[in-house]
Amino acid sequence: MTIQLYDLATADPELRFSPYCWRVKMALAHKGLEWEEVPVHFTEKERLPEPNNGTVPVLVDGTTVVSDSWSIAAYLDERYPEKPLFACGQARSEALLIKFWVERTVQPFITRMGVGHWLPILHDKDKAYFRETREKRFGMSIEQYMASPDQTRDEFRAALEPLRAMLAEQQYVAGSQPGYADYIVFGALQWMRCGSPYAPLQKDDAVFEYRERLLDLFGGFARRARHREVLS
Ligand SMILES: N[C@@H](CCC(=O)N[C@@H](CS)C(=O)NCC(=O)O)C(=O)O
Repeated sequence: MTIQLYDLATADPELRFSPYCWRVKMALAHKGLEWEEVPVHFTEKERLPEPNNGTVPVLVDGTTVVSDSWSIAAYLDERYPEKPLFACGQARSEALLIKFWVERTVQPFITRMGVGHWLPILHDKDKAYFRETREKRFGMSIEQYMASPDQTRDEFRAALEPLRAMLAEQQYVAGSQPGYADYIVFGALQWMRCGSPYAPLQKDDAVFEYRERLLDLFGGFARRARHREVLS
């Protein structure tokens, strides 16, 4: 039975921008597994298979249901040990730092640059929910939150410096070949690329070139995915 991936839907059936779902899509492609996507809107949580924690991704593999992208990666390595996402237990522990760096440092900049662009691409039934939950989280309106995009872009580029320095030494976070830590970083970059026309990375940036390499993996399926980024 084909694996099902519950993914975040937008108003456009082809446009998917959830960073956590992108992590899992790259992980599935890395393993050479096939999957079918089930798009679910923010306000359709009752459609998610149980057990879930109210978020996507949720993966269904036969009778097994796994939610949370980190747990899904661990499940995939256990159930399908070939082509590991983590080279060993130590690599998995170290990838936790990448996960929290991306979630706590990198993604907040992306939210500040992109959130106002995501709102209009959601289905009408999700818009009020999205605005309300995000504004509660930010403690201000979406418009106030993204009031200084150029400053945020500069801070975002500066925050990527550790990644840039690492890329001077090696091709991927996982070494000479990509691993799950790379898909965590990629999920964030693809979130911006798919959800917003704003292009904060310069083409001569090593991080841009790194993203290009990741976009080319697995037959370039992530590059072909519908996106909104406009490169000058
Ligand atoms: N820790 C979770 C986070 C997943 C998450 O936050 N997903 C977002 C979509 S990108 C979501 O489903 N949000 C539901 C909501 O805001 O109601 C994971 O890694 O899977």
